Amino acid sequence: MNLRWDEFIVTGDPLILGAQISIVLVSIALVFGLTYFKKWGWLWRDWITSVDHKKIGIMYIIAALLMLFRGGVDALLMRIQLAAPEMEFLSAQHYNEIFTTHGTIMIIFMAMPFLIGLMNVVVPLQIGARDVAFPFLNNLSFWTFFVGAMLFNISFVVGGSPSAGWTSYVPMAGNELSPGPGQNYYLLGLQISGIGTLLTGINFIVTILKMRTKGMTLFRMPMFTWTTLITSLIITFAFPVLTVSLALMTFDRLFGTHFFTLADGGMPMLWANLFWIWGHPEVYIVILPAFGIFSEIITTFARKTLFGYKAMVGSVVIISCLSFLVWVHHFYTMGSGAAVNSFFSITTMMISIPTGVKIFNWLFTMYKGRISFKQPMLWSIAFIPNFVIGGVTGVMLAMAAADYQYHNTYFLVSHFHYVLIAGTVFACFAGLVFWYPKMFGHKLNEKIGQWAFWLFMIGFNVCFFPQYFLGLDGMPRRTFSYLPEEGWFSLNFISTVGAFVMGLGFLIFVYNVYYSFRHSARETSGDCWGSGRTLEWATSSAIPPFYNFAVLPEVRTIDPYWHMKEDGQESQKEEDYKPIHMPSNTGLGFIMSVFLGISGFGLVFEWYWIGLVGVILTFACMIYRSFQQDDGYYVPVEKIKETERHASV
Ligand code: HEM
Ligand SMILES: [Cu+2]
Repeated sequence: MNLRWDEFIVTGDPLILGAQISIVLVSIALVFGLTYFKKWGWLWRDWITSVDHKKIGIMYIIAALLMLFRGGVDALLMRIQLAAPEMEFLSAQHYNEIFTTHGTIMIIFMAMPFLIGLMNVVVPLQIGARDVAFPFLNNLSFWTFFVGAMLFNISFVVGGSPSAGWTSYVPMAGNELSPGPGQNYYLLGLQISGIGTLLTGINFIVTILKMRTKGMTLFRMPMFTWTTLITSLIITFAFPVLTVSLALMTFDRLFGTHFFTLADGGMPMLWANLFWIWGHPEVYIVILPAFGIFSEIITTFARKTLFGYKAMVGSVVIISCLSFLVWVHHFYTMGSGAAVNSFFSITTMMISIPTGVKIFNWLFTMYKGRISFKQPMLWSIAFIPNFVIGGVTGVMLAMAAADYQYHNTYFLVSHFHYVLIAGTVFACFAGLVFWYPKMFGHKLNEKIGQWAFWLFMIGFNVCFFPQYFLGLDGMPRRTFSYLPEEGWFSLNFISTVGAFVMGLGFLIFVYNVYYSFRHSARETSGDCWGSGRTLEWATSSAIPPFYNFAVLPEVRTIDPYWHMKEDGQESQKEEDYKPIHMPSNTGLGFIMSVFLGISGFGLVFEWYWIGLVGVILTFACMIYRSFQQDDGYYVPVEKIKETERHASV
């Protein structure tokens, strides 16, 4: 690719110029701040090189919140453009770029990392482990995800953004219709971060199967741990499909192969199939952990055991299997024929059965419970009706014959935002508020948090409910403008107002982080909500010590901590302390990911020698790591005593 210098940096758009200036200013401020307050060493030792699952989880969540902000700004720009007919706020090309980056960022770089962050913070604690099975791998996973995300994100200032939709259908995404580096950014950004996701999947499978504390049998595991296990299995089966598909499209674009091209024997539909063979399981990757989070919160705030625990586990397993058998419902209209469409119609509708079971179980869990309506519970209760609206319209879309009417209209846009926002985003917020004291030692302010909740929830409905009717009226998805005659103005305008109300809700949520940091009371016990049921609440202090438990707890029942409290056997004796084996920090994960990122950047611009050097350096790191002798270290008993005494004041 021979780019001139002025093509390399994206120019000519005031919005992008503003973004470029702010990026430069924020970077300078960060470097200056870190130097001035002498925080570089702290950043490197305590965070970048950390293998502690809790810290890695926090880094995932911070990154996801940043991505939610970026994806949200994209969303608002689109909603401004659509607020009235014939708006000239964004050009057609710019609109295409924005819905592409919005969709990709929200799914890959926001929803999934947010949930993986919560899994990281919570799951090892819930199963009574000191860390995940492979702590170094965990650090590497985070950094490959982060570098992949950053590579994707710089596309809008360096080189140009992809514009073929988050689904990257060919021929749109091919060289003829998408020349330039944009689509390469998509391919390499997703490829690099995908490595991290796959490693996380493997890590959690091994962690949950092998690292559970004594007595924690599979059917005593908390629901969030169960959904993490199943999600990790889906990741491990689905992500290799994405890896291969991305690689094949990269070959098509960079080396002139013909896997998916229109001409010379390629098969564009093959991409659609492969994409959704990964893509549909992907949507369950972002919804099953959400189900787990709601289960934990509902039981805690209704003060009851989960109704139908085994049925809940069974439903998750069934959903995960079905999630691999429905992918064709994304392109019924491609003309597979009645038999094929009917098969996928039926499998899709079957998913609603185990999902319905779960909905009823949550309702029965709350039935006759003494419910406390704190922030996490509000998000969880709001989830149920809103998610049902998304689910029911999903069944409508599942009917192949009817889908010829709904396909690629705003009906679909509304449907998937109902499931992704009321399901995934509500769960991320609920989980963050719920486990916030575990991460930072204080709660988020209740009053401000409730304002954020109501604004976000109402704004969400105002934004997306009208879109069902726009869709039924024929407004196509991915359209950058419409005519006054079409009569879509008022509903679109209402929708845009709703989007801004949501945006305000999000800002208040973030403000609450700052406010609570300054003003919230510090938690003094590990059981921050007073009604914790699972082991993460059994730690000696709100923020668990780096080794989690001085003595690993022993489990006899489901909801173990609840029963420990009932039997009055909470405290641990100092005589039982033994030296604890912990892994040591390492900078190698970060360094390796940076090399991968350099390689990816080179390939985006078809500078092959940079691509090659990056890959070689990455392999060199792997070889170095294989010969490194580092078995971690032991925390002596004295140090444990000191930490525990310090923790329990
Ligand atoms: C914060 C509120 C949000 C608003 C106002 C919003 C708005 C929009 C708009 C206007 C579009 C473009 C529709 C079109 O032209 O076809 C869109 C597409 C999309 N959104 Fe959102 N969105 C929001 C949040 C989310 C979240 C949280 C997710 C995922 C977790 C998400 C996932 C997607 C996807 C996958 C697409 C499709 C992109 C494509 O067509 O390639 N959105 N959204
Ligand atoms: Cu699907």
